[in-house]
Amino acid sequence: MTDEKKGNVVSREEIIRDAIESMHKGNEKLALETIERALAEGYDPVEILSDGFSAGIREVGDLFSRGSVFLPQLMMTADVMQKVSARVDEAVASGGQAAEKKGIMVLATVEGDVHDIGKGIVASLVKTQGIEVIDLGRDVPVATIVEKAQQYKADIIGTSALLTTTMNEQKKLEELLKSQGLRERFKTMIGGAPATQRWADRIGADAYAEDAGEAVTKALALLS
Ligand code: B1M
Repeated sequence: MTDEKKGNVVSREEIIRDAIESMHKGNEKLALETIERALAEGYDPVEILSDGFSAGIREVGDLFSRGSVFLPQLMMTADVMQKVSARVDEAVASGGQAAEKKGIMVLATVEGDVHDIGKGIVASLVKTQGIEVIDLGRDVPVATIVEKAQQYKADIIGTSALLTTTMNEQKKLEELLKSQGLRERFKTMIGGAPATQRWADRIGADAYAEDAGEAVTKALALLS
């Protein structure tokens, strides 16, 4: 169905275009106005986050790696993205029905890594499906992750890594669980830009998810 037929005043393309532009410019006002317009028009905020804002911030990341954008601008864009994510989190939480509790996930960005925007999106979406999320934050050592998973009697341990240098922590987690005789006690799920299904298979993780939507599907499958 076209946006026109659905009666939307602002087209999805326009919203996506503005979302991407707001990330390129690190423009908080435009970003927040865009997400409010998307919500008012009834577009799925998670889809707009993924197809618009996330796509935009990745483009800024690519420009950064080519030297066309510098760290302060990347940080400014990341800050705006955090605010948009928080707004989407709020909208998703208020729109969801209280689902029956299906399990507990301990979630963290691994040690040495401060990238936590994607992890935050995973957390908000997984929560809507009745999975309690214990978000340990970012730059978390594997020993702490395992300790907290035991403390909270987690079913799933989820880790996010955005750097090729930190994804090895996901392997360390598997090794630590094995050495402590805990490997069968928890299901593990990995994600983050450099992670792949191949990496998951190689290190022995139970699941890999490419994005937040897939993280929900995989988490529910792990619990069933
Ligand atoms: Co950095 N950074 N960064 N950065 N940064 C990347 C990752 C990079 C690819 C950019 C680039 O050069 N093209 C590059 C890594 C290169 C590499 O390792 N090969 C990079 C670099 C180099 C760095 C620094 C080293 C830069 C420097 O200081 N010189 C530095 C490292 C700091 C550190 O961690 N020690 C750094 C710093 C930063 C900022 C602080 C400025 C900021 C982070 C702010 C924050 O997160 N609070 C930042 C940002 C914003 C990025 C990019 C541009 C965007 C990341 C992001 O938020 N994406 C990124 C470029 C890129 O990823 N292409 C980049 C949007 C988000 C929604 O997607 O995080 O992929 P993503 O999450 C997705 C999926 O991956 C998945 O679902 C999410 C939602 O759909 N997912 C999971 C994620 N976790 C999951 C867990 C799951 C399942 C799915 O299960 C548990």
